[in-house]
Amino acid sequence: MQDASQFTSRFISGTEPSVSRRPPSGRVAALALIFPLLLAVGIGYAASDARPDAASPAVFRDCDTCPQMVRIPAGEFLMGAGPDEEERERLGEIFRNRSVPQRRVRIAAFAMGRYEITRGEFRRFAEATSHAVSQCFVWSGSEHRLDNGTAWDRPGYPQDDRHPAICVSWEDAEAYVRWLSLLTGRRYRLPSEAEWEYAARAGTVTPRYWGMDGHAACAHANGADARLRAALAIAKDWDAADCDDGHVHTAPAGSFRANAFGLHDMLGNAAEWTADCWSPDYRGAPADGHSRSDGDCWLRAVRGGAWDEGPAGLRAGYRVGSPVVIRVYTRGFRVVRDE
Ligand SMILES: [Ca+2]
Repeated sequence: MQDASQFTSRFISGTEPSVSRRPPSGRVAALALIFPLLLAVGIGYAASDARPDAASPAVFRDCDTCPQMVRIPAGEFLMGAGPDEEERERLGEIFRNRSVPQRRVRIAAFAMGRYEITRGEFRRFAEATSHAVSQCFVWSGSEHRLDNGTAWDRPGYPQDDRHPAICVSWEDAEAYVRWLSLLTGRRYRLPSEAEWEYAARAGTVTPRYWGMDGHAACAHANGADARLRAALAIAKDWDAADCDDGHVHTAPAGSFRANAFGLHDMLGNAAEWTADCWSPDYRGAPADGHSRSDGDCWLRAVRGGAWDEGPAGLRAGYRVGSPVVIRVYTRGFRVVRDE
């Protein structure tokens, strides 16, 4: 086990959880010239993928207090984001070239949490198992610092049990899925990165499940927005969507529209841990949807962005890595279950 100074150092060098701490970029006016066809249809769908039926998501739960799950159909999709997308989105230099090469990935049917695990759901686990709580990393305005007064049940901003559980490490999330598996007799686990991205895209090929425009986020996702910049002094220079999504920090799970698979908050709200050991790009990644067990397993991949992310961080292809023991006040998780 590495000590706190070691993992803090690694956490800060290259594994930051947000790209939003830079001056706002404004709208990228060239989009209409680059992708007229995609814009014409609103959202681009991959021709070879089955288009899901958003009107009838197959929702179930394995016990009265278990997370709601949605059946996700088997399929194949193009995983990743090319350099052209990162250029258009003006992604920070250190976050680029992590989602290449783009490649076709086959996904078996599975079930995924309709929402991020809520604070109420995590509370049931924590109380049943006497799970230890610990402090959380909070952005100070210049760096992430451990705040001894914070934990999953007191993140340092207003929340109730309907909100996503945050300040949860990868190890906490693993303990949760082990407990839920024992409780239900089914195999719950964290999603692979491939499963996560397949589910986030829900058949779309645009950077976001609502289309191209990151500044149209406010109807679909809780990210960094005009309200956040106005409310928090430390956020006044952050990249943010030019709209008001109604929430400075986390929002109650499911406050925004679902994607075409019937999943809510796949982008924004809480960033989500996945099972994969961190690799700096997709060279050598499996094509069958399984998680990566090579690479750096001290770091795991985090997907989806959070309430503090501007448009560049709220994309299906966006990914960061972070040490398994780190708890951050923007980060939670979502579970999957084998069929
Ligand atoms: Ca927001």
